[in-house]
Amino acid sequence: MSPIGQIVVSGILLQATQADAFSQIQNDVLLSSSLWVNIALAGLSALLFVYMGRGIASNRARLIWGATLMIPLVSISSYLGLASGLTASFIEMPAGHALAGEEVMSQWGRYLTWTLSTPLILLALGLLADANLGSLFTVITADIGMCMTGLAAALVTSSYLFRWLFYAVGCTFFIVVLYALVIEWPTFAVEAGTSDIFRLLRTLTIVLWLGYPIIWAVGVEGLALVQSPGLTSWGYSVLDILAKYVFAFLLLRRIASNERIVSMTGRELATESATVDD
Ligand code: RET
Repeated sequence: MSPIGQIVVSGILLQATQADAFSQIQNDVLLSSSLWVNIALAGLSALLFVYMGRGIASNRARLIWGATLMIPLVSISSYLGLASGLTASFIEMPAGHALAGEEVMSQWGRYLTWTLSTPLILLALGLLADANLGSLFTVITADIGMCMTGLAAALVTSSYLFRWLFYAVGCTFFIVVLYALVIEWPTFAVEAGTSDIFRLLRTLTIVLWLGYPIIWAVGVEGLALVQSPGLTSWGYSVLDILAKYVFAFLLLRRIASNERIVSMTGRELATESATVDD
């Protein structure tokens, strides 16, 4: 087939699956409500966060606010992609999978947009803890790797084994992120004087983030123990509500009321307390 012919065929296929995905999502109340609830909450959160950040002036606190404000905006784009059928497709499962030969709906756009939203969450947390640049870079890169390998795991149709190999690589990247959150960043946060709020947000993040690979594994893309796309979609949506909007709200509330501490680096704080001690 000529390249033009190929483009036409791929274009038609893309349109056909997009329209199919769109009508399946629209006709499934459980599935579509899981998306629209998030779009509404993301919109409200964005407005609220703009309002909450109106008085923040210092550089570091503004950077944290900027990162936090982008979280619901990325979310709206992500969920609009899913609701329109643009970033959800039917994927034929390879031999070895519980639903081998059948087409299952993959909301692959989630993994794609997590590559934008999760670095923002980690950037906000890292800035709060005053983590050094090297650590921030490593953690955010590993996090992007985790989301991209999750996307690959969802989209591989040639081999069941390769789906799980990508998943395993994703888990390895995730361990790098968890290591920083559990071991490295808490010590930075103590020096930065933000330990209490950091610990709360860090625990919230660890507990909620562990839910995502579990949903992936039990959903249709993994072991297919849960086969309803509406249920898995609600699972991700509930985690998103807590890991993004509630997380961002708690963070911004603390920054707005405690800007002086957040705006200082650990070194400045140490100098200040030494001056007070003298
Ligand atoms: C995947 C599959 C590969 C292995 C692992 C995963 C972890 C995903 C996580 C996602 C967090 C998403 C958030 C989104 C907010 O917008 C990609 C499911 C470990 C932890 C917080």
